[in-house]
Amino acid sequence: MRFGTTMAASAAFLLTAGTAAAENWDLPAAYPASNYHTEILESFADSVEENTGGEITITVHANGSLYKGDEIKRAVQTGQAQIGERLISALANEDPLFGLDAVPFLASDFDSARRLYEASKPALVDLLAEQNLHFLYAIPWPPQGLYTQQPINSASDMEGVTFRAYNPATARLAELTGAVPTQIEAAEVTQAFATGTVESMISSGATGYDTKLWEHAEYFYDVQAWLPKNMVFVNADVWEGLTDDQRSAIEAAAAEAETAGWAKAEELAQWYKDELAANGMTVEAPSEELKADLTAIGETMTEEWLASAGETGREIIDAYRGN
Ligand code: PCA
Repeated sequence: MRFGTTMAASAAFLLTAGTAAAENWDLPAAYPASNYHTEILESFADSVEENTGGEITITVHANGSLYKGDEIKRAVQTGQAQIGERLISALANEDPLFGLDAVPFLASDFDSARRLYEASKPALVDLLAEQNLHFLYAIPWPPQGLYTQQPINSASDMEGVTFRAYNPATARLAELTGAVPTQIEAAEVTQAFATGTVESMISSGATGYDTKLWEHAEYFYDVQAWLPKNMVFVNADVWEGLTDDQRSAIEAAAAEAETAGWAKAEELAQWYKDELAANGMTVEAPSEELKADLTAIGETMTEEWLASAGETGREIIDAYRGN
C-alpha cells in the first residue's frame, strides 16, 4: 500500500515537473499466456501504454508465475502488485457476492451471463472498493461442462469420484453429487490429473484445451452450467495517485478489453469443444437424468446463495430476473 502510494506520488511529482515519469506495473494472472484472457490482458497493457503516452506500462505475468491464482488478490490489495486478474468466484468464501456467477444454472448462456453481470456490477465495484481495490473490467469463461474418465449418466455416477474444484461452488457441487473435491489452480491441473490426484472436474472447453485434458479424461459433458468471470482490479492507493487523464486513459483501455473479451469468449466457445473432440474426447450433451440431477443441485445452491447473500443478494437476483 505504502509502496504504491509512494510510487504514484513520485510519478505525479515528476509529471508536474515536466519530466515523463514512466511507471511500470506488474500484473499477475493465473492462466496460460496463450489463453484469450491473458491475450486480452496483453492488448489491454498495450492500450494503456498507448493511451497514457508511455507514462504507464504493464508487465503481464501469466500462469501464476509471479503470484499463484489464490495469492493474486491479496498481492494487489497490499500493493505488492499494482494490478491483477482473478477469477471472481474463487473469492466466494470472503463474500457470497463473489460467488454469484458460479451458481449453477442461474445464468448459463452469454446473454444471461451479461445480464447477471450488469445486475451485480455496482455491488461488486463497492465491495472491492471497501477492500482497497478499484474494479476495471470482467470477462467470462465459456459455459462450464463436466470432464470425466468414465461415462456419467446421472449425478450418482459421481459418487466417490475424485474431483478438481476451482472455487467453493465447484467444491459444493461435487459434494452434493457425492464426489470428492480438492481445490486446484488451473496452472496445476495437468499435473493433478497426470499424478492421479483427481479424475474429474467442471470447467470450460477453454481450460480443458489449455491443459490438454484429452490425455487424462475421456468425456466432456457439455452441461452449460454457468459462465464464471475473471476480473481485473488495481490497488486503490495506486489508482488514487494517478492523474485524471491517466485514469480515463486506463478506463478507456478497460472498456475496450471488456468488449473484446466477451466477444472472444463467445466466438471461441464452440471452437474449444471442436478441439476437444478432434483430440479424441467424447464431447456430448448430458443425459436427461444427469441434466435433471444437476438442475436440482443448482436449485439447492441458488437457495443456499440467497440465504447467505441477504438483502443485497435478493435485490441483485430480482434485478436480474426483472422482478
Ligand atoms: N477455467 C478456469 C475457471 C473457469 C474456467 O473455465 C479454471 O478451470 O480454473
